[in-house]
Amino acid sequence: MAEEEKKEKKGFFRRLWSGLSKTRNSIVSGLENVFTSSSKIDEDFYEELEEILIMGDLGVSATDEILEKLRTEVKEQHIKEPAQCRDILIRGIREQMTVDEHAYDFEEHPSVVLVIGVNGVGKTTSIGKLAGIYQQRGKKVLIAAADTFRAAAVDQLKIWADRAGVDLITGAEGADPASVVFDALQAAKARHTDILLVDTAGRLHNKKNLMQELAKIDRVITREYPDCIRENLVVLDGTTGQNALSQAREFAGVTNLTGIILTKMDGTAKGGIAIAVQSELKIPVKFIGIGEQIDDLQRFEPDAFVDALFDVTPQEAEEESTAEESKEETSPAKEAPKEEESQTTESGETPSSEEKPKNWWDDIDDTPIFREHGDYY
Ligand SMILES: Nc1nc2c(ncn2[C@@H]2O[C@H](COP(=O)(O)OP(=O)(O)OP(=O)(O)O)[C@@H](O)[C@H]2O)c(=O)[nH]1
Ligand SMILES: [Mg+2]
Repeated sequence: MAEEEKKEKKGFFRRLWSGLSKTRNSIVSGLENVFTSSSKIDEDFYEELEEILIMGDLGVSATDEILEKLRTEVKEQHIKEPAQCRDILIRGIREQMTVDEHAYDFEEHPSVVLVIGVNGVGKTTSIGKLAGIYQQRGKKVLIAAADTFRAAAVDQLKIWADRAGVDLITGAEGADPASVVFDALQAAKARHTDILLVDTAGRLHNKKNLMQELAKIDRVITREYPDCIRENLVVLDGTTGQNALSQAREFAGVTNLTGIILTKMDGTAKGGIAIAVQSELKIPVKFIGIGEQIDDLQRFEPDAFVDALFDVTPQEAEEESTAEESKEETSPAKEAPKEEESQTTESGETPSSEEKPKNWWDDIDDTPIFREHGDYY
């Protein structure tokens, strides 16, 4: 890992740690309290833990699994002291958030990243930040401004594209968003773009229109660029807690969601939602946003997240990560199989197009939403 990247990571952990202070105060101090004030492990003890986890927005499914694991271990290891449950519980939380090793394959192959979500969650901002990250890594990045619903949307995206130093494909205000995507796809293929990021509207005249429009964009990408790796990211605002879950479910009906960008994790008391979304939806959180600046987005790292949540101080985390890195550096064998795996993916079909099940939008009317503008159907 480059020196610069290490420094950036440490800085990000510090900001994540302070961003999670409200969550830490509500969930973690509550848990600590139960561990220290309970005299024995009984039903009351489990109920108190359950209440704190649910109140902390971890969701029913994650809470059940975490407590089930705790009960099993308490039984198997004949644990008597409530305080001994702390580490088991933290381990249980960590286990709710595993990220598949292929989660970021799209970054290494020509890909189209469709970014969707309700209005104001941080789609445009996250695209700007992602463009910055990939541009810095030497990738050829292109952005499609498929939010043609608001005039200001393109201006906002233009500012981000300029900031990141990448090109932007736009259409006229009110143009069919799918036509902007169509143009961007042709440009991406012609220019050998590595990553095409597609910004979409979060609001239309009604929800049905929005969902139809997104489904149509999804189909245009599948049809026009079948060889690309597809990444469909739903952006969820971390401050909205359980609402974020129902939004994600709604968008999962429109496209095959491959990941979540969780934004506004700076200063929320509902940080437990990161655990809930993965556990409930079985969709990984891939990126986490902790502010409005271009470097305020990073890959979601479950271990760092749990460390930040459970009060591992930034200094302790730095020591841990330095130890981890020196372990990695001395075991190059760990890196080797990764390359082999990515070659296999490259030689095969794009996983998303091969495995894609039939979706409900396959049956919906193809009539363009904006007939008077560009129409590629
Ligand atoms: N604090 C904080 N603010 C954020 C973060 N991400 C986005 N925002 C802010 O959230 C607001 C909305 O962000 P946008 O990127 O415009 O959201 P959008 O989803 O594109 O919104 P629409 O285009 O209206 O659907 C802006 O003021 C952003 O600066 C974050 O991680 N932390
Ligand atoms: Mg936007």
